[in-house]
Amino acid sequence: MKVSAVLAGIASASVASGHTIFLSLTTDKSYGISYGIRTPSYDGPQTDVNAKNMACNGAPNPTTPSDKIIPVTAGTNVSAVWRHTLQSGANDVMDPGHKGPVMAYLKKVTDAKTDSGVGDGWFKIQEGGYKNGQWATNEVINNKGNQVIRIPSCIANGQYLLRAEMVALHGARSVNGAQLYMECAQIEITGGSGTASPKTYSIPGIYKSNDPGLLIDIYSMKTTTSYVIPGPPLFTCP
Ligand SMILES: [Cu+2]
Repeated sequence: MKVSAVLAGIASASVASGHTIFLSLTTDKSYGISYGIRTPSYDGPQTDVNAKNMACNGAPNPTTPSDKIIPVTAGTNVSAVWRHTLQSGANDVMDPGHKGPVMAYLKKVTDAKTDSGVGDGWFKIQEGGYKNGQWATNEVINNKGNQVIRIPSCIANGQYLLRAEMVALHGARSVNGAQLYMECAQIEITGGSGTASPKTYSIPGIYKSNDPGLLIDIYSMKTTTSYVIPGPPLFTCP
């Protein structure tokens, strides 16, 4: 009884430190927690890649709307800041046992404050996978929770949703075992040349539950194993 109580304590402690939230955006300025971002109160993942809430999170992790829009300059870097909970510091980004790819997407919208994000219009602007035995999630953890994202210089100005995502593959040996974490920031891009029209994709739709990057036994991987980052190809300016 004592032993199982101790084991239960260990198990719940590791679960409790597990999940993560994209809770603030840094441009050339820092913004407060939840400023211009639809953050959930609970840090749990989405696991059904066909769910509407794959776009900008939502039930079972209900999100709070924001009436703010963050100005962003095309061609500059921003950082999506990740923390375990809305109260966590930079030393508590996500359990390092949560390993997987990191991605970011944009969707041009008419009204960033109200657009649900569900459906077509998304293109991928940043991705990291697995290189030399190192997962992109661990790079974000080691970078104090900062996911660095370059906003393309060639896209059109206007309001966008910026969807930042981390995926944890520790349970991904079974279908829907991958844990996907995402939030959407509401941004207004200026300074873009507008010379490119990225090919866009639907969320849900960008992932399949049997994608090789989502249905995978990461514990059988070697340092040299190549990993296929899920989702559409990365958009880059010509
Ligand atoms: Cu978790």
